[in-house]
Amino acid sequence: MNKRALITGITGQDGSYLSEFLLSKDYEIHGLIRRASTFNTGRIDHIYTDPHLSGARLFLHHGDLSDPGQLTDLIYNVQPEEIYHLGAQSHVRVSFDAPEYTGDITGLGTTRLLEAIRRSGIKTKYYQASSSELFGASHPPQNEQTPFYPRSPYAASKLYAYWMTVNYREGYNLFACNGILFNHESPRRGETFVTRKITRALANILSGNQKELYIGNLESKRDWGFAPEYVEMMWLMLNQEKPNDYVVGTGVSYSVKDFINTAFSYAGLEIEWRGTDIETKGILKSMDTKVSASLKTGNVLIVIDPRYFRPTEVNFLQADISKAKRELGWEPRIHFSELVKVMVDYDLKMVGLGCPGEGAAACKAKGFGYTDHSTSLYEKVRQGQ
Ligand code: NDP
Ligand code: GDR
Repeated sequence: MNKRALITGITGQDGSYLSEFLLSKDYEIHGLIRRASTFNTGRIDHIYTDPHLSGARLFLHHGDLSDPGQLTDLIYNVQPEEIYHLGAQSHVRVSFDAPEYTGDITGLGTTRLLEAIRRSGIKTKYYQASSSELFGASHPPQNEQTPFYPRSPYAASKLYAYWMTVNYREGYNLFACNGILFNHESPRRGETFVTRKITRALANILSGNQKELYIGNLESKRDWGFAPEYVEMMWLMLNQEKPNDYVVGTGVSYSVKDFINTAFSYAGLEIEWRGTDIETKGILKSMDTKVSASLKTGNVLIVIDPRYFRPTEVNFLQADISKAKRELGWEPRIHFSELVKVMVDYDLKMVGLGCPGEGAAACKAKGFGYTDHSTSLYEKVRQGQ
């Protein structure tokens, strides 16, 4: 019998990679999706098959984290052995504009799901998508003992969800784990998160479709990893003997400015930074020949727009992953510069430009196929490509 998993947030970055991973392990997957007037299944279309066909193993159910009755029905009907709760209003900057909505979906949505598990009376395991944003202003490196200090409505909502998960584990004996994941990115990353915003802008600048990249805080530091390997950790947490909470990251951090320099340099553009604070500008200092006919040295390519600043910023996140290494034997395989290359390669291809291809080569060398929206990463890995 196939194991059954329920995934909230299946249409998001992590939900799509997790689905591929679980399919490669022969799971039957049920995903909660929101009804939308436009298609929101672009990240999972390549793994979806008509449920009428024999052998279909991915099933989608309309619903919303704001609707407790529906969640209880769904859980009771599907009877999943594992539940991965990834659904959330996940954008930190947006949470300042929509604090109550974020609290409702990201915070209370978790309680609705936990209550649905309890009330339906099923035996299941539960994964909570907790975040390094819980640490907020606490000094790096951060581990499972570091005090939480949330700095946004998003982080405060995730803090509530974290503790509700611990409470259901301790109070109702639920096999529940918090994965405290640091930032993880991929070509499927939402387009308004900073990494993808940078790699898309770079591709658009090179193809002549965009002149400048408008950006916020250049100095904040993040521990950026590769999303496909982080979803493996979610599964590992639920498939150990006892439930526990784990920090997951790479242990190395870079600033937003580092990300820009690395991405642009990989594409053959060298940036020189001039000015300070909101007057800082990224100027094209030199470029490889043949990169772009429309670009000239001295062009201003990066400009600060304070609209992207946050009322309270998280300055420095860096994971201490000793516990995950020790107890789950986990180590990140894709490092920062490889991650940047994977994303730049993908976005260059998306605008019809050639790409150096070093990201794809690194993925292949380390056991990952190349990721795009039309092919299944884990199918490729299984086929040994
Ligand atoms: P995404 O923003 O890409 O995906 C969020 C998912 O939640 C989407 O499927 C979205 O649906 C769904 N969703 C949003 N609101 C609702 C709602 N009201 N009802 C049902 N579903 C809803 O996030 P990621 O994949 O990047 O992250 C997955 C989880 O992990 C999130 O909880 C995030 O907060 C957390 N996290 C992410 C990290 C990262 O670096 N990526 C790090 C640490 C934690 P739709 O497609 O319709 O919008
Ligand atoms: P984050 O990711 O807030 O860490 O949350 P994001 O990519 O949005 O920001 C990272 C850092 O970059 C700075 N920044 C900008 N951010 C955005 N989005 N746009 C900009 O133009 C810009 N300029 C600078 C930010 O200020 C910040 O310091 C992500 C989400 O996936 C959460 O759901 C998850 O919990 C955390 O990662 C871990």
